[in-house]
Amino acid sequence: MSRRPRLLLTALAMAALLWLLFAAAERALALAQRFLDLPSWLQWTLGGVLLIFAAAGLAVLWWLLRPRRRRRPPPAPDRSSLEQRIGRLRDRGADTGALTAELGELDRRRASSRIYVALFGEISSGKSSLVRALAPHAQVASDVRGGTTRGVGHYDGKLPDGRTLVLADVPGSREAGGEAHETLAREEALRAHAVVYLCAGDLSRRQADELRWLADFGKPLLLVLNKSDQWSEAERDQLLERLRRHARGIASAVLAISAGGSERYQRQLADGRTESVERQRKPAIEPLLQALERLTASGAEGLEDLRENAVLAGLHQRTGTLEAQTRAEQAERIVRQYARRAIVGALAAVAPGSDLVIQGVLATGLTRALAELYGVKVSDVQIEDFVQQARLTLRTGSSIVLAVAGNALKAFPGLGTLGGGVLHAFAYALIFDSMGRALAASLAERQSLDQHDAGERLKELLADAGGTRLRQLATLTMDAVREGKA
Ligand SMILES: Nc1nc2c(ncn2[C@@H]2O[C@H](COP(=O)(O)OP(=O)(O)OP(=O)(O)O)[C@@H](O)[C@H]2O)c(=O)[nH]1
Ligand SMILES: [Mg+2]
Repeated sequence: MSRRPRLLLTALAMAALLWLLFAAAERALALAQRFLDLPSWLQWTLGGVLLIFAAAGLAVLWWLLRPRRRRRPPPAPDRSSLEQRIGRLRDRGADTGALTAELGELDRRRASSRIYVALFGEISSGKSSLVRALAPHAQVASDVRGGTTRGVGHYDGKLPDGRTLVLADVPGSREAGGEAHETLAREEALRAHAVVYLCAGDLSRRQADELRWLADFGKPLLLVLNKSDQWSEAERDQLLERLRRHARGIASAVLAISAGGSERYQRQLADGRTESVERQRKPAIEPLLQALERLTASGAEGLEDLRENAVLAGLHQRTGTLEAQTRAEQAERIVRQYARRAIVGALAAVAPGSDLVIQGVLATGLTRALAELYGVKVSDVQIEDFVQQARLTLRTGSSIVLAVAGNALKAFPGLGTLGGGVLHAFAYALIFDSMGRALAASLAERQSLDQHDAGERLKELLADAGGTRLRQLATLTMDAVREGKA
């Protein structure tokens, strides 16, 4: 649009705005006049209501705009309760080697009294190059290709004041398919007294989350912009400003460095040939050295409590995951066992209806066993109610179950050859498997016997004719039938 029409449009918009303002002011004055003419009791009532509304509005505004408090750090359990949990897991046959090793490493580092600093950041942010700058004699691999560092390496670095630090070089995060490496890096970061978080530009959302994750464990942090040789001074200051906003209340300092790294260039030789040469860039890491000196001024002892807390909090989470996994495996074994008993029960039923009695007893047993596994207290009445409700669901859904079972007979020809009663037995396998899985999932999530929730899950599972589950159940049925005949 050229200038004249734009000016005209602006003038029109201004006039409209002015007109609106006048109209609003006039309306406000009229309202005020009417308010003053009201009897005083009505003035007070109306005034009170308006005040309440204004206060509520302000409260909502405050709630929306209030400064966000830091998320609460994950709870760190005391060591002995953690050891007990790990012991119980070991008794249940879970592989607790990694958890025990972590506790061992916790003690080993405490006894060594050395300061550990982990260098953390996305792939190719320059972690290995920084290790090389801080520990010039270390043999560290670094490369333009992301994902150069695959494991955790420890190197001795020196601070200008003469103290030594153990630097941990870890694999970079955000590598496609690199979840295992990322876990390795995170666990090492929790083990360190402090973390240098390296980035090579403004933080992405993922990086900001990662930084916050570290801060939530109470890690002393430095947020460091590396490769600052790539930016002009103005750009670098602007980036630092943005990083400072991200790091407010999280990092102890935000600074820019140049870890160095290497660069390749082509050199023209006297005979006309060219050769590729690799040259080390000169590192500029003075601000980081000073910040590290300040951050670690209290020594290993001064930072040890925070470190132990972070390790124990991390272990608490890992133990929780293993507990859930172990329970889920046990639940699966229980469900399988009861599905098998249901198949045998269906085949053994002599009089019509006697199978229902057998299955009722089994359903009660399954519910009790799963509730016990998940540590949920249930009364006999609750169990009876649940079984009753499941029976109702089955009655209305029996056509679905039979249809699924009928299809399975066709899909797994082995089943059909086993003769009469197998359809019935397979249907029971499907019912018990669905009921057990529904209950286990509901108990794990709710920590109580929620009939409605378990019932809904049961309905979904009954209608789910997923291939692998049916195949497993078909095999279970065939094995049970063959063993029964043998
Ligand atoms: N321009 C510039 N490049 C750098 C600097 N530091 C490192 N690099 C380059 O960045 C690339 C990656 O460096 P690495 O040290 O391997 O990065 P890393 O974070 O260890 O990478 P991963 O181990 O793959 O996670 C290399 O090509 C380095 O030469 C720097 O200060 N300036
Ligand atoms: Mg590396």
